[in-house]
Amino acid sequence: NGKTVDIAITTHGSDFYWAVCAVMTCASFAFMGLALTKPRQNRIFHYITAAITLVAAIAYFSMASNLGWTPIDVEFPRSAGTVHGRNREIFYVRYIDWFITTPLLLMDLLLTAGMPWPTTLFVILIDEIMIVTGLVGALVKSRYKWGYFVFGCAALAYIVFHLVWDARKHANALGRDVGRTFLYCGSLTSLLWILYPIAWGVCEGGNLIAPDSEAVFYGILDLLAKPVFGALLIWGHRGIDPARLGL
Ligand code: RET
Repeated sequence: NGKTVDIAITTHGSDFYWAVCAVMTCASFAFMGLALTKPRQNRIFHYITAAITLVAAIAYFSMASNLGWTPIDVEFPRSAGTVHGRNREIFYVRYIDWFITTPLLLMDLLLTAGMPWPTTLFVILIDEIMIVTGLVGALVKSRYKWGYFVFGCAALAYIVFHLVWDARKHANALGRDVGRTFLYCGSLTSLLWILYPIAWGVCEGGNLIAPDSEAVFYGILDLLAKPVFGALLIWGHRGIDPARLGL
């Protein structure tokens, strides 16, 4: 795209992004195909989950093509372990993906738990704050970036608290099968989501690991948080009538 940058992905990072793009694309077709095996009123989780992997496929297409980034000045030289250079490639396209997909992931979970819609709305608004603080923090050069990071972490703490406490209790009250599905998908989500700020801290935040390693770190997290999560969720819903969840 004509911009020059000191610290960028190489063909290794690009190849990895293409691989993740391929998995996201296949998963989208699989979830849409599975939707066709169900009556229309039983497809809500297929639709949401397929949209999640489809958006991710496009984000990964962008990153594999070395698009959707901007160079950000980094402070150097600093401690041992810091990747040196004047500026680093920051993929803002990740945050566009997350702005769309993390609310959909929360919809998957909170609809499963049958939460009242005002609660779901508020958790999603807090989630949007988390993503935007992460984006702004990534684009800031100075130490102030860590201020945005702290706001984002507070938002994440609120979301995880909701999942492991309120929503879990709500899901259990709807029956054993709903409770079990929520336990698996909610636990996977709570665990994985806590690893994202760690990845941010060593990539966009601290510039401690190279963009190729960033590709692998976020790539594996996204594969677990989207296609693996989605398969688990859709499998869990196989015997659950959406009408029982108020859908
Ligand atoms: C940021 C930085 C600011 C602090 C926190 C973050 C958390 C991000 C999360 C992202 C989840 C993304 C998913 C993508 C889909 O696969 C924005 C990195 C707390 C939790 C699940």
